[in-house]
Amino acid sequence: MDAPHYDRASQAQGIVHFGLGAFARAHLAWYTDKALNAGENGWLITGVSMRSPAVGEQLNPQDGLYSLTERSADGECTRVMGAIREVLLADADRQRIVDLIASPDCHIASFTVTEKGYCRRPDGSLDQSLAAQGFYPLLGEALARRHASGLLGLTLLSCDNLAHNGRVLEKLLGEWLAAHQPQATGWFAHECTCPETMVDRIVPAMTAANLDEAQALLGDVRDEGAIFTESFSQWVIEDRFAGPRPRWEEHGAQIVADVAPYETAKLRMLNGAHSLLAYCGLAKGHTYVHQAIADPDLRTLVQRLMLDEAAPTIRTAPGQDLPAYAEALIARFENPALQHRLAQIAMDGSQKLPQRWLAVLAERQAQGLSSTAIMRGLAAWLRHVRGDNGPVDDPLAADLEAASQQPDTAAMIRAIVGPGGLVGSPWHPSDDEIAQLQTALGEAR
Ligand code: CS2
Repeated sequence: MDAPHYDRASQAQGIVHFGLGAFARAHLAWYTDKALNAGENGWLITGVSMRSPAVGEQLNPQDGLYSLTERSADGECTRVMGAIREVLLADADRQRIVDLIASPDCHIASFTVTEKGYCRRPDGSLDQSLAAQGFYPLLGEALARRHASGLLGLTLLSCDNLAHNGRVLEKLLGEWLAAHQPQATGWFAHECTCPETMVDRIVPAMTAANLDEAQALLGDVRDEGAIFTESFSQWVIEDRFAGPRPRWEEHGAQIVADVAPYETAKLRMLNGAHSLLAYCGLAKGHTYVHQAIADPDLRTLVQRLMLDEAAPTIRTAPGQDLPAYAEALIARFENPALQHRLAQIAMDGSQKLPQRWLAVLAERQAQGLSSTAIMRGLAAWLRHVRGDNGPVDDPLAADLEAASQQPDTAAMIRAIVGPGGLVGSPWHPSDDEIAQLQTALGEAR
């Protein structure tokens, strides 16, 4: 089994990463581990968990080491990863986290805090009271310290599935600094950068049974931090770094001038199809992505969403082949070894659907085009937030559930995605579209 070839004890901690869930361990940490194995120095990662001590409790007793197993129908391939130095907890280790980010060794702060971790209001502005519970206070304090000590700016790398994730982070962090560290705002604007990124790797949440499987694969060694993922991985990063960085591009990452074509295709096709499979698949009694994509009705629906509805809204980069992309995505969804739960994807729909479906609906509505696959998905989501598939895991769950109990379904739809509605929607349904959704909803009532 492949293991780190580099000396971990002598490496500086060049990256502080917020939100060290399974995805970051299979993506940013995987690329960084490859760079360290190739002889680069100074890029160990400090993980920061915002609330739950679980990841620290898994990884710290193992000195940050964990195994990553790529799984497909053809077999498995396991590697031990060494890029994570330690995992700290936002509240308990506050001073140490600020010191690390404010240290001259640190060049990158990165984020996989999920869509809701950015604390945006439906109008796109920063919700200051939510933000006070998130990464903003730590980062703001550390940036102010860097500014005061005349250090280089940082690269702030959002690795979340948000449209224009870099610009969003830059704007929101700017709002935080303006309110709390106004002296650092000019320095932040000139010396720090927030590159856009497209991140892609399917990483199911590990279950207790998966950890037992990992133990068997590892020759009876228990790894509480084990990860299962697919062999595919993609990372497209805007070439806009504030200072030094690992040469991730030597290990498969693409550093490009414009991330938007890749990001839009990924959000609207991969993630859009995922959400469709999740809500329609759960409604039909499926549990896993590979089961839902094997359902001929859902497979046709996913193809329609990707090729007929999303693809025409995507401005492609030279050489970007969307039909081939759609085919490759379906093959990835079919991977039976991943056991990717639909319920995991169904979480946080209010935060995910604006960039996955609603932006497509808005663009197509402006062109007078209807989008029957997305509309069916939306009806399935409205039933989901009504509680049809069980408890709803979403930061807006209580409000969505209350809105979805209204007997007048047109009013319900407007309260959720209409102007000033609960979800920051770039699309507001026309009367015709409301009637379509009502029909789709009525079919299930
Ligand atoms: C999924 C994503 O849970 C979800 O919403 O659509 O996590 C997806 O697996 C990744 O973005 C793939 O890169």
